[in-house]
Amino acid sequence: MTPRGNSRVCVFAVSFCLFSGVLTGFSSVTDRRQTVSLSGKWRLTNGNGSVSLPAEVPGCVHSALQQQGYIQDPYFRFNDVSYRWIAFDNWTYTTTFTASTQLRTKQKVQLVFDGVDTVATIWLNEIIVWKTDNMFRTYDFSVRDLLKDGDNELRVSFLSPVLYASERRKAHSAYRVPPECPPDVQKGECHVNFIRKEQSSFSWDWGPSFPTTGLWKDVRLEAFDVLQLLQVSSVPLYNSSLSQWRVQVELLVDAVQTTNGRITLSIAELDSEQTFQTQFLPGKTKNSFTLHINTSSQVKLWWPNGHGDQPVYHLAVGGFQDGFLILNTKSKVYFRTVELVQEPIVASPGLSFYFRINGKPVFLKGSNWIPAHSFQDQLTPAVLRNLLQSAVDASMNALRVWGGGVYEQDLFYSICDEMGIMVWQDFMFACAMYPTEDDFIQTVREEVIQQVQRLKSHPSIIIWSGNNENEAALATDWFSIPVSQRPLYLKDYVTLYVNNIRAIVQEEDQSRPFLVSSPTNGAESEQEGWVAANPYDPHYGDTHFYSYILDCWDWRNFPRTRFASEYGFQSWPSFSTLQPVSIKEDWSYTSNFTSHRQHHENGNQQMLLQAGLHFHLPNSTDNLKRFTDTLYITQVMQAQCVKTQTEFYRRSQSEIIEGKGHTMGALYWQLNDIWQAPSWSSIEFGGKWKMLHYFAQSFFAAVLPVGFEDDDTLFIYAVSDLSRDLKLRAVVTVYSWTDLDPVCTLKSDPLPVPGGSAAAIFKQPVAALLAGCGRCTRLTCLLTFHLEDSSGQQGPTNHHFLCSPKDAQGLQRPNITAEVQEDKTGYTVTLHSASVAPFVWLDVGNIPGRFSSNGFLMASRNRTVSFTAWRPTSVAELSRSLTVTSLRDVY
Ligand code: BMA
Repeated sequence: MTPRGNSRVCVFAVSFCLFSGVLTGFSSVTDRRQTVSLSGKWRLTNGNGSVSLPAEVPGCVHSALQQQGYIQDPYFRFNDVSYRWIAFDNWTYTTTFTASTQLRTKQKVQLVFDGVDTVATIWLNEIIVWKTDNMFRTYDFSVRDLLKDGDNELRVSFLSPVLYASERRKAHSAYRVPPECPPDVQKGECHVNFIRKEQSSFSWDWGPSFPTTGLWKDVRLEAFDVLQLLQVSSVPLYNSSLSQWRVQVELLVDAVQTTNGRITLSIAELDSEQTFQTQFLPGKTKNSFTLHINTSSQVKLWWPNGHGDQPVYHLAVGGFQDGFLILNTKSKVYFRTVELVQEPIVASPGLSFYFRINGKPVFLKGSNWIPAHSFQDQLTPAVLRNLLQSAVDASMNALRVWGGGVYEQDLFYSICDEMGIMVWQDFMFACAMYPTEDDFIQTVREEVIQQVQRLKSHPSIIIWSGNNENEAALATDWFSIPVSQRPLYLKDYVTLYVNNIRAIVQEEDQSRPFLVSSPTNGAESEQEGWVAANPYDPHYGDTHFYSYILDCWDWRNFPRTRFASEYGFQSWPSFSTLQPVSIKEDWSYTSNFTSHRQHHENGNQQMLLQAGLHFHLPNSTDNLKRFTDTLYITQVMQAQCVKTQTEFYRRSQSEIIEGKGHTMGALYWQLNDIWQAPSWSSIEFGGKWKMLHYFAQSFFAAVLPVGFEDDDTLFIYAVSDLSRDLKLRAVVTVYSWTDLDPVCTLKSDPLPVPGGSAAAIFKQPVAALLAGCGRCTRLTCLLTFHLEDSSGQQGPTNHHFLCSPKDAQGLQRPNITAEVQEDKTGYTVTLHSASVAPFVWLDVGNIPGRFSSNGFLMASRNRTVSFTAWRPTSVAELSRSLTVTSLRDVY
């Protein structure tokens, strides 16, 4: 097999075809290419033939069984366990099709599978054409001579992924490749590291075990006489000494025979065009060309969200032979540079770790992305877009595509390009050791080549990373590997990620950095033989940090790292998300269902423990209310914890304290969910924002005031991601818990806050502050604060509690009333409160949409928020569904 693109065929028959992703069009004139889609309805049967049903391609067995009524919603209650049998069976997909004479008389006919999940034998007219073993690859075969008149039968017979993984484990008898199985609490399958498949499909600590089987992407025939363009990639490179851009264009071409031709590359908007004489050799070849951009043209740069626009250019590629057009395609080009800066820092041991985009240091703000559905065929473009829009709407500029899921579909990266979301792209290896037998390495090599070629034109991808946590797993001995055997595992590690994956990426893509793992010490890990003694060292690289027991309100508990690529806390999704997959008896925090959906050991207890540090836990005698109040309190805890930690990272960007600091990234774990269950996500399955996501809107704001205490002194930092300098003062307002009228207000002197920095602008011992304010103690008062300059408030208003709310004196039930109204801009909810109310939470149940803000501290009598509905609704329906909860309402 040679590499192929992931072009999606959309128009059948002759000579024109649209591609998704960066590649936007193809047509040939002399070589009248024919494409026949084989996607659509196939027949699906199980191993012994007792189950036979129609099945959609692209799709999977679970989706087909559900669509045909053989099974219920796999996400309902305990169905993940009830439907475990599906992944133990072998399944066969069959279709018949006709191949016209015209098609069969083409010089070459290719059978193309864009994605096969996973281990299968492919038969065409009873002849085996190939065996597959990797869901992350595309496969294609020359089949012209196997096609016949009349009906042709195509059959794909899949082995059970679970049994295959276990067989491979048995065959690998020399030494174990841990972990053998996931923890029991995950109710998953074993040995997923032996199969090149979405690693979390055998279960994860936030997800169910649904080891899918099926043709998860399109299938088609492609026929041509001269040549076929398989993939175009275009990667802009900048020569800073010449101040000149060039675009490296690669054409992956399948030619029937040696073909001489002329290739013209042009970007009209930049007045740049070049023509090349070329020769396409027979078979599949990669042909590279360089288009130099006219130096007199003004190239507009692609910027991350919040730093500028994402201007797009269009590259046209024309190929001619003897004056006839033989290929013609367009692709999108965005110009930007990326550097990962690892260099010594004054007053700090170790190295910096930050990204420079177009020469400008950029603080990465965002989260981690996991697969948005167990059954990828059910993930719609609208859901994908809505999730990415939610990221941008919370001022995020980066997402990490985590290595235990899938390389996302083209649309994901195209949207990230358009929205300015930087992508940290892992290769799909996570939390495990991996085998290095020849066939395993070979299939991984092919996977890596194909994925890098498919994705490298996207400016959104700013870094490749070899795996998730496997350096840390080895270094800190997650799997109790005997010391004597360590060299063996180290060798396997270097073989897979360094000698193969890294080598391929460096060959295929010189335009962005590569890291071997995350977390890693980067350059320092390399020095230490690729596995550092402590990959979590805050003086180097990125870190992942989790603690559920330490008090998350105390910033001293967080590592002052260079770059926080994972950290987080769990919460439960809202009742409206759980309700469709549960029944009445499930609706308690101690039900079987509640413990079944929790895949992280002691997760449910940890949430209450952490929440209990600062809040009274719900104690209603009404069981349902106690359950929904508990869901609420877990969200309050999560939002407040991740806020504290993120604000700590953002304010640590400009200083070095005790040798640590210059933090330049905060990507919390995790953005989205795969099903309706407790997890670290800020967005629930279905798209509803948790309180954390509303908090992210503020804590990721371009200009942010951060308040914290050190040694009983209150500090306020101004954090700014802007390019321009500001002159800001802090305005601190002290409230008593009992009263909506402020007790007093303090203003600091304006101080300069340079663009892209964090600066201390307010400092006062808490005792002095309260004394100056009269009738206040830590227990009776709280603070709000904001930043302002001569033109008014800059950034959101923030708050600081002087004690745990559970100890607050005078916090009362606020008896908030709410009125829903409709005006020409949409729906609004006007709230009226009788007293100070922390964590005010508006919920309209299963009416999809979102509020302009939510989960806020209400320190005013009235407040109006808007609601954007994602389907038609009415004032009456919203009023009926609306509930308002605040902290004092749950105990
Ligand atoms: C990190 C991630 C995931 C996991 C998360 C929460 O280790 O890489 O593997 O889901 O923590 O435990």
